[in-house]
Amino acid sequence: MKTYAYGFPRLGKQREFKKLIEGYWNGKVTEEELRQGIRNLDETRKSTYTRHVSSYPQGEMTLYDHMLDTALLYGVYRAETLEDYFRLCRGKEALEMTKWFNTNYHYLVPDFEGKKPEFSIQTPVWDRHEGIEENAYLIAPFTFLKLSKGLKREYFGDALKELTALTISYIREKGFKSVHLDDPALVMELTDEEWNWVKEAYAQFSDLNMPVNLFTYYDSVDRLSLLFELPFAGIGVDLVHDRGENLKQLGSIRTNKVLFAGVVDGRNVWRNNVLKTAELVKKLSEKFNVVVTNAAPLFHLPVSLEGATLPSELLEKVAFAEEKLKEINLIAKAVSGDESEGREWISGIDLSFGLNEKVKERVGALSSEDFERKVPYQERKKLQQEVLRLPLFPTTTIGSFPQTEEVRRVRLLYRKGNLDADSYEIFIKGEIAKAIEIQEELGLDVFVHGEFERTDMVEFFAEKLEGIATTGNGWVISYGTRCYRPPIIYGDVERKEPMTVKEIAFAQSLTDKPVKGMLTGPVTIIAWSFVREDIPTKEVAYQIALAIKDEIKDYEDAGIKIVQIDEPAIREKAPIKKRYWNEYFDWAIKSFRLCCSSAKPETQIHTHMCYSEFGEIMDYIVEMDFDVISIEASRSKGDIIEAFEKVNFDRQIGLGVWDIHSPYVPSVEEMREIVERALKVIPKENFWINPDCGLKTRRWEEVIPALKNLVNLAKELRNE
Ligand code: THG
Ligand code: ZN
Repeated sequence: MKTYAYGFPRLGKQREFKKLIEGYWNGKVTEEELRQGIRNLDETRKSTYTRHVSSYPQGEMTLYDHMLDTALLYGVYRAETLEDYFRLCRGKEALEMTKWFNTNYHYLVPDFEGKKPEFSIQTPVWDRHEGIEENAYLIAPFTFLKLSKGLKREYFGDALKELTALTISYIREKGFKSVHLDDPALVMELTDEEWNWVKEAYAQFSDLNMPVNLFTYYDSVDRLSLLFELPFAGIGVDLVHDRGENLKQLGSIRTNKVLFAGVVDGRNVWRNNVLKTAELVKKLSEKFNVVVTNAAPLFHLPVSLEGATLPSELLEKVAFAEEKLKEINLIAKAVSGDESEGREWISGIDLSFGLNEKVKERVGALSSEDFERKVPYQERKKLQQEVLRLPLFPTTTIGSFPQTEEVRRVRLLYRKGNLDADSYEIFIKGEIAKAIEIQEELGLDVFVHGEFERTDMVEFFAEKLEGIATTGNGWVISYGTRCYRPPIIYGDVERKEPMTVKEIAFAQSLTDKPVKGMLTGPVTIIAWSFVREDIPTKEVAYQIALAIKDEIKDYEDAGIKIVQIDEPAIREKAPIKKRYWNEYFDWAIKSFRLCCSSAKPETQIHTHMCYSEFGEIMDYIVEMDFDVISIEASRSKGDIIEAFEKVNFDRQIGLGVWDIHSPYVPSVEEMREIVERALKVIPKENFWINPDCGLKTRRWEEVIPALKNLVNLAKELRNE
């Protein structure tokens, strides 16, 4: 039985990728050291593959992002030097970034700016295919074009044909003997026209005298049989996240092509029941020439369980990327009749682990009233105004303030046990007090405490909640060199005690201005964690929502009048296929409503979203029944304002007037432009003035002048 794997994390066990590239940016690593270091990292990755599977793609390594590399290879952008390359990744001239399908990985978006594309093969500054013959890794032309922006529909078909022809000549020129084509965009809901373009363009692969394998993943392919008719040697399908659709279609497909059966989950950590999976593979093998592989690339998982600080019961239930390779191997062994290692591997799987009857009963007892605030918005608005007495154009920030070197250093000291809890608390209180003083001086209207005690907005809550474990060292790339550690939701989730009230109440005790209670919403906690799969996600969401609901009650008892529940991941978590959106948004919206349903009518509920295309989800967002929403608007202001124009939106809204993703400090006039455009659509009584996201990645030297301008703008607007 042959085995295959792809997409193994490039990060390295000690985050070598991050250290090398950031080291180069900081001038601590030379270009030669960077190149050699990255080559070594790739060698380590290859030897990891080799230990477990028979084959894998070559040339998966990048210095930042595959989509950018592909754009450079085809001459959409030019980079002569590494400096040029990284200028496209970060800073003023960087490409826009967006989420890669429904994952928390962000790619750089090539932009055709409405022009007719012209492609030409360019030698990249980082040549991923240097010295490679076998199984060269490439992003397929369709996925590349489909995920780009600014490519007019009228050009798409021809562009796809031309790019495919160019890809084929590149393959020839390089002398590859076989090719791995990654084409996940084929799992999107495509039009007949798009399928025809794919069919026509990819027919050209029949000119190549070598095996080309086409990989799809993240969902089912709506026209799987069509793919098997194309001139490829093998087709990779996701049999884990396909709702059974791929398997069903395979039932009526006759082919002598290779079926790369994606049976090991690349997106979640739960151990594969390798013996059961082997049965499926045996069945498929009766009809197909099967190769066992992963479903979805493995870079969504931490590198290895080695060094993870997980509870021991959990260690024997999960698998990270390296262990997934092992699972592929064990499945193949079991198919060949050797089940002993497989049996050993799954012996620790235990679904009775982490369950909590009390929480289950609480969710079971929920009725429709639990998803409704008791007083309708227009009445709440009046009650809230009586309490808050906010001016026109109220000013606020999104939640976090700069996480300075010192804040990070002291937090790490405490977390490593080198600073006692009392001293740490005194330090955090000091930082909060400074933040309150600064906001007081600036004259903002609604304050935040600054989130100095928090690492990541999900990991922080994971540490506080029962039923969620943190991994210690389980890093995953979110974009570029930026990493996060997804927690593992291993059981029923329960709040044992207040999670954030102490810091917020302390901040409130220092000022007469309202301080926002800051929470992360259920959908975002789920989206940025690994979630147990035998408990329905909807139920997990309601469990987290109940914890948040209890937290809000404690806020109210502590005199907090405004609560913000962030849901930046609400768009990302939506299924790739829109036909499943109603089902998803139903529980996503209800989980948000459950958080707020017992809040007093005079408690003002805010939410914050970012990294979203709002147009498509507007109809769902309005159902969330918040009082105020703040959103990112820096990149595509026009689109967002248009989206609000289309629905009957009666809530208050804070459109980001300062793009915090860059160190640039906008002037009053620049901010005013955004407001004036927005005020054509949004009534001034409903308009808040705020930056477009949290300020933790900015420096105080930027934050203070920018917020000064922001407050001045609000003052000017009030006077007009
Ligand atoms: N948390 C999580 N996921 C996220 C975000 C987040 N996804 C979307 C969005 N925000 C962008 N993603 C990130 C992820 C990580 C970082 C910034 C944006 C980041 N990470 C530090 C780093 O890599 O240096 C890690 C710092 C640390 O915890 O030690 O800055 O906010 N889960
Ligand atoms: Zn944000």
